Amino acid sequence: MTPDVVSMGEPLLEFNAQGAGPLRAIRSYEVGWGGDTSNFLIAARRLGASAGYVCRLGDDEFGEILLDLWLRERIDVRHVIREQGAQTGIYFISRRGADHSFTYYRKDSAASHLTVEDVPEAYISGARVFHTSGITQAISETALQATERAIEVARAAQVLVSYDPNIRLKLWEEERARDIALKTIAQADFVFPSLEDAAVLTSTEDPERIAAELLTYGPSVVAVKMGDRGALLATADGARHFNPFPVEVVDTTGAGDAFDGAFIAAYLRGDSLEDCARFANAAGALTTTGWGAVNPIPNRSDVEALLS
Ligand code: KDG
Repeated sequence: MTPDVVSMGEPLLEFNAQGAGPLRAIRSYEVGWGGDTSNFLIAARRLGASAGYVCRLGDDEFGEILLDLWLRERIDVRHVIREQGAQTGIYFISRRGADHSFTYYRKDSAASHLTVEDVPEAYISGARVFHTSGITQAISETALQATERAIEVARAAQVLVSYDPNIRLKLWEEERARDIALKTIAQADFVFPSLEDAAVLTSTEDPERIAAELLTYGPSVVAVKMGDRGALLATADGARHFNPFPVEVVDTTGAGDAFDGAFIAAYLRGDSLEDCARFANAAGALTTTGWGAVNPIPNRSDVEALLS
């Protein structure tokens, strides 16, 4: 049986600098897990949905660590391909004030070898939601083709498509990122851009206009993640702003992915779109209160406590 939510992309091992400044000044790192689509699934799973991952993973120690994580989180790994001799990608988080930046070591990673042949068509067709991201599309030409095929399969089977543009200009050139993200938005039901994504994808900085512009491509729901300004939910019926929660921010890594996963988990249990956005906004806020992308992702009672 296919889980409710299936996602496809690149998992990464995370090295979070313990201290501020450039990586050359750092002496120790906290090891964690990352990869936007893996973060998304962990959030969806912790918040009540069943979840399965489609990816390629190295047969190295770092692959082992990620596999342990998914087993612990009860994520279905039947379509995780362990690739012999390939490496699992990694990234470092460095920090200056509230800003952070990522340094990747992921070129030729196992995940970048993903191809259309790896797309488990029957599995995706049996899900309720299929989720992927711009990062997945940016890592290689064959991974891009795999996302195109997976979305085609999902749509043909009336599986809802969820998409986070997650534009990383370290991974691809701006014009190509925009072109591919807009084509994908036209095929998605739920779109979860950040303000940084919107700066590449739209001609405005105004959140309502951003959402209105993206809705013209065809998705039913656009939820704009605005960091410390909260979130905006937009559909053909109009837009609504959700205020940020006053939390103590430690590290914003993965908060956007947790927002997406929380939104989809709430949607699948039948919440109204407004309740989904409220729930996702709270889950995203809680994810900023601890180090790394995964450890601080909340469970349902944590989110409900913040909401009440
Ligand atoms: O959204 C957080 C992710 O960006 C992080 O976990 C690393 O997947 C990652 C990436 O490619 O930037």
